[in-house]
Amino acid sequence: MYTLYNVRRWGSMGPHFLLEELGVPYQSFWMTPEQVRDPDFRELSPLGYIPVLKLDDGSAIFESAAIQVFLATAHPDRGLAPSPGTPDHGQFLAWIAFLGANVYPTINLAYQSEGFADSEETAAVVRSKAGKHSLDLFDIVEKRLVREGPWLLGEHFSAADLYLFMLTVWETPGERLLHARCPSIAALCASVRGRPKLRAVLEAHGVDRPEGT
Ligand SMILES: N[C@@H](CCC(=O)N[C@@H](CS)C(=O)NCC(=O)O)C(=O)O
Repeated sequence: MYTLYNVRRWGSMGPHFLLEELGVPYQSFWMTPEQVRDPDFRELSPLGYIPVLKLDDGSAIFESAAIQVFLATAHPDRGLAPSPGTPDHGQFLAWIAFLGANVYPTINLAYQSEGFADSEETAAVVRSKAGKHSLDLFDIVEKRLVREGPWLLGEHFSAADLYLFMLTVWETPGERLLHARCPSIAALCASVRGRPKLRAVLEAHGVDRPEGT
């Protein structure tokens, strides 16, 4: 059985949504931010980050993009990742890597701007610039969806869409602003929120509705 190290609304949401969609046995190990920041947690996750997925053999997978690809590929019968080696699988990897390597750290920068600045004034500049850059990155995703949508892989819903959805709920300066700017992303998010298998897990993370609605 998989064990997901989980914090409400944090980076474990994507893998948590995926485990529910896959319908495979797993347990959720809910943690507080204080437990995550305990130095012992770095035995599992080198930077002390959520998420971590522990396997039956005791090994731990860290990095959200790696967990998303691992889980979807480990259960090919569930159809949430294209077959390895196909052009679609290439696109699947490319978009998950794009989101994990660009969008996620930019959002983190906006949230943690104090750690990248030496005064409140410069932190505000970092926050504002990171927020603007994240919107530019979401514009690239929007363009993909307009051309190839409704999902990142066209007609094929996949683990990449769940990963994208997780990132949109954190968007700063706001999810509603993002939806107004990027209607195809808004439509994708509404479709994810409408998936029956996800109802309970969306509620557990408090993201079953767009912020402020
Ligand atoms: N590159 C990592 C980033 C994960 C990350 O930033 N996780 C945040 C929560 S969203 C975290 O655990 N922060 C630790 C803390 O705030 O102490 C991944 O994709 O898994």
